Amino acid sequence: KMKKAMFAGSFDPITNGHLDIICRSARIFDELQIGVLFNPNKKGLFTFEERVNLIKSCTVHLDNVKVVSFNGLLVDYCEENGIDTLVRGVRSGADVEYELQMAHMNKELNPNIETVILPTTTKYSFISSSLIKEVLAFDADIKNLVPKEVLEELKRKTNRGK
Ligand code: COD
Repeated sequence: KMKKAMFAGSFDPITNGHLDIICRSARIFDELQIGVLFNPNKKGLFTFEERVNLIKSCTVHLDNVKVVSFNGLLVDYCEENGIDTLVRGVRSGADVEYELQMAHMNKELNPNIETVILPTTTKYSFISSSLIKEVLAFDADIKNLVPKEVLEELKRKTNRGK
């Protein structure tokens, strides 16, 4: 049976930390879906379409990765699409606390779906979408922190960033 997994998030924008988790889980599972949360009430720096397109362009080389969107409960999307594993990444003890809470809630909502937590690669452990946006506002050099497609788009959008 084909083993399908889901890596879900807001990805505003996708960072090298996310991409690392994606590449590593694409080697573990037969198919990896990247689920972008569609939330029309929550405005990010990037529109929903921009976030999806950026993820697509930095994962073209991974042929078992598929970018999808969902709204509503993540476990419901998974159930409807034959996915029984959720992949999450953790950077720190604080992330573990939050991820455990989500894993338990998702297990309560659908006991057939398991959460697999991958530890970050050390060099990416401080990267978050929100800190990227914060330092970019001060024209910081973020080229080691995000994929090149994202860097170009960030520069275009904000006229900042090295
Ligand atoms: N290294 C490793 N992992 C990282 C890094 C890094 N540098 N940066 C981020 N990550 C991991 C995060 O820990 C997370 O696991 C994943 O990447 C995605 O991160 P984000 O921040 O883009 O997305 P989140 O965590 O805000 O996404 C939350 C969801 C959208 C998955 C969640 O809110 C959800 O499922 N919503 C739908 C409604 C639902 O089902 N709610 C019940 C949840 S219990």
